[in-house]
Amino acid sequence: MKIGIVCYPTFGGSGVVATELGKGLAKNGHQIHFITYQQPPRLDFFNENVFYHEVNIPSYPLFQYAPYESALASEMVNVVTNENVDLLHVHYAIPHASAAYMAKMILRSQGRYVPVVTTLHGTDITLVGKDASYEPVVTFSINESDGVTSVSENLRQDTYKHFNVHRDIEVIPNFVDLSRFNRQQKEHFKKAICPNGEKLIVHTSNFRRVKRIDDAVMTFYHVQAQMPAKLLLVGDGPERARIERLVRDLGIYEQVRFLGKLDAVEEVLSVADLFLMPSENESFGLAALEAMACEVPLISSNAGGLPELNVQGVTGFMSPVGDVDDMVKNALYVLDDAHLPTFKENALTRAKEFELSRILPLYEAHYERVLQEA
Ligand code: GMT
Repeated sequence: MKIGIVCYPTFGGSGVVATELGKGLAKNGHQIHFITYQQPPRLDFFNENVFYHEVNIPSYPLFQYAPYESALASEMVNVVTNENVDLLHVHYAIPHASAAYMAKMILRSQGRYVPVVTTLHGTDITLVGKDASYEPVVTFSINESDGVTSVSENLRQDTYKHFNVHRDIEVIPNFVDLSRFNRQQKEHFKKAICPNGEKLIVHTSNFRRVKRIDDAVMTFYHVQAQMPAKLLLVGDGPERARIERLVRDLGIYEQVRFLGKLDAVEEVLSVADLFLMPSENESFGLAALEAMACEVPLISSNAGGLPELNVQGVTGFMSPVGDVDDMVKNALYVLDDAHLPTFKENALTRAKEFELSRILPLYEAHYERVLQEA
């Protein structure tokens, strides 16, 4: 198949799922055309089946807001026409699904039919999409997609709850490439960060409010008071300055490191003992899955789709959103040397259920169904 993939070029979340999916499909012999406004960070390898098309957004003094959606739709039309693309797969509904609808209509007026698959990732439904400013466009473009997938059952239910959507939505969970995400020997790195054998706790995110990083910091604060530990915070975003202040105010700045956006996050995960994801909402929790693949147990909230990933008492524990006391109790239990090896092993066993090679055929089958119905 020749597939056009549209996504945000982000370090995590939907951008990573889209890029890793495209890479996997290319290795399986499909021809993949990425259409984004910037090279996605994970598009870091050469494959004869991978092509990259940058969306050009010309500026003009009239535009207070550059019309990205129009530029994107035009690029989709160009790529489908010039490269003979069979299907467009757009990740994150806003504004990709409506731009794809526009491209589909333009192509149809030229006598060409290209079906559109939309994958819902989370905040496009739970946070941004249901805002009245976007809701009618989101509802319309989901209903007009030829195939719709969501990354968890919880997100599927949320979509039906918040939008007047009547299309079938297939749940295809996030996945992980175990050939990249596995526990590597990085003992020198661990020694440098934890010279006295401290336990290493990690949180990675885009530092948005929805991640509740305060809860991660407060959990760490209470854990380190009872057990020698260090905290690595990976990623960056709007909450960074506030969280840094909190860490200083708590007097734990020496035990906490802010690493910023890392390309090789698997190297950090390889030396971690525990991953924290206390999110307010989380449709799946890809960052947690990547940690689990590196044998890192998970202390998370029970929000959104997290119960579809984290198995209570097996791969870690879940607590109600904001229940820091419970997270502290659970973290201390998991980090206890008598329990930690079992939790690590269980985390990997669970991650294997979401290995790329298991999930990729679900997308291929979805595309084939959509193309047959076209
Ligand atoms: O985590 C984020 O805020 C980024 C966001 C995105 O859209 O890129 O991630 C969402 O999609 C990921 C991939 O499907 C999911 O694993 C994340 O759980 C989801 N984030 C939220 O629902 C907050």
